[in-house]
Amino acid sequence: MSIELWTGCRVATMAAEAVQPYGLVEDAAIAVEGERIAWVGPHADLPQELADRCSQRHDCGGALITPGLIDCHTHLVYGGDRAHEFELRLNGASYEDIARAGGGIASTVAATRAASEQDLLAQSLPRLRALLAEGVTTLEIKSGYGLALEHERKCLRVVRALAQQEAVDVRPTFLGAHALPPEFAGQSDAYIAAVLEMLPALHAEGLVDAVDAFCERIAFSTAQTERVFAAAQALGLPVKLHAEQLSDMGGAQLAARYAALSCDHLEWLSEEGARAMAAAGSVAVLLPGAFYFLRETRLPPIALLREQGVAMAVSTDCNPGSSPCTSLLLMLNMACTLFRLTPQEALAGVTRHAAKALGLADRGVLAAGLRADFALWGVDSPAQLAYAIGANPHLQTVFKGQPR
Ligand code: DI6
Ligand code: FE
Repeated sequence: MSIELWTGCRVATMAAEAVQPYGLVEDAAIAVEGERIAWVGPHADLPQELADRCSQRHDCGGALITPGLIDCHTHLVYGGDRAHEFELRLNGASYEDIARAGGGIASTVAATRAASEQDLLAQSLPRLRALLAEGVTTLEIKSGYGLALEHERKCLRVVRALAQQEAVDVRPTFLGAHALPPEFAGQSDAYIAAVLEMLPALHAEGLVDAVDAFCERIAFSTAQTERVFAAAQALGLPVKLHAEQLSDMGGAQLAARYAALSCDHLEWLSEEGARAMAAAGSVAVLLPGAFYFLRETRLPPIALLREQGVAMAVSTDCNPGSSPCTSLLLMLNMACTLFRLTPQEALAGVTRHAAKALGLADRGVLAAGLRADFALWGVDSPAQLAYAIGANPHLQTVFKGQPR
């Protein structure tokens, strides 16, 4: 097979074992064969055999190349928006007032249920395109605003349709245990039983890659979460968890017992929880957009996560209630300013560690044999990606070896 060469670039490989910060290679070349990287390194070291097979050469004009960005935690498919509630709150209404008037998650569930599959696709596409415009090549999208079989199915079918419309890899997660739908008010155990019926049906339709739950006082208990995890395990599906966002429920320890891919949010994570995550190899997914938008004050225990060697990912949490955000670059900045991650940790959080959070070993790093998913940037140094607020220096994306 012929080779396409990308030259005239500096490459931040993000390889874990690299000596240089960011795995940075100056005056680099990337050799792409089909959908994979055949070779990456200093241009001067390019093996002659690969140079001989080159059918096309792309001069990058000095651009920085990073792995394609990975947004590993989104709720991007939903109906309507909550801008009006934002306005009400800033005019003095309390969250409870709004909830009593049918607002909050319930209003998004109502709007999502009322929307057709086509409507939902049309509403979700601009959000997806905003992420793609910043070099995203893989993202996860959760269900969880349908909360009934037909509506969860509709949302997951929209997730699949999004992946067919755009050159991006989309991983669907079933989040049936996100909130209690109105028809189950006061009967959360009965709703969990319904979730346990939805899961195998949706899985049989090939709509589910992983299973998530919202374990919180205002959502589901650890016992209820465990019922969902046991059902996922029985189907061979990996789990992840919205854990310790608003309180310490011990969700991280529970998730670790099920070898969770990730625990997400984690503002209230305990030392015991961090140790359990480290032992299980679960990734900590940090969501600075939700922390910012909810004006939280308690920081996730970053020093503890570092000390325990827990890999940290960074994601948008794109959703209408707590993080109406479609910029992963902004999350890089917020991970640094709000959570004090270094720019290198933040970039690893949207590449290598985000891939790990999705259980994907074939991307997130630029190395021979891995997918040729990468982004070109008009910046001098990788730190500039995290430094600028509201800039988009993205020049081009290559997805599975092809310019997008
Ligand atoms: N945690 C959150 O912050 C969001 N979901 C979740 O599990 C809130 C979702 C919403 O308000 O619509
Ligand atoms: Fe979330």
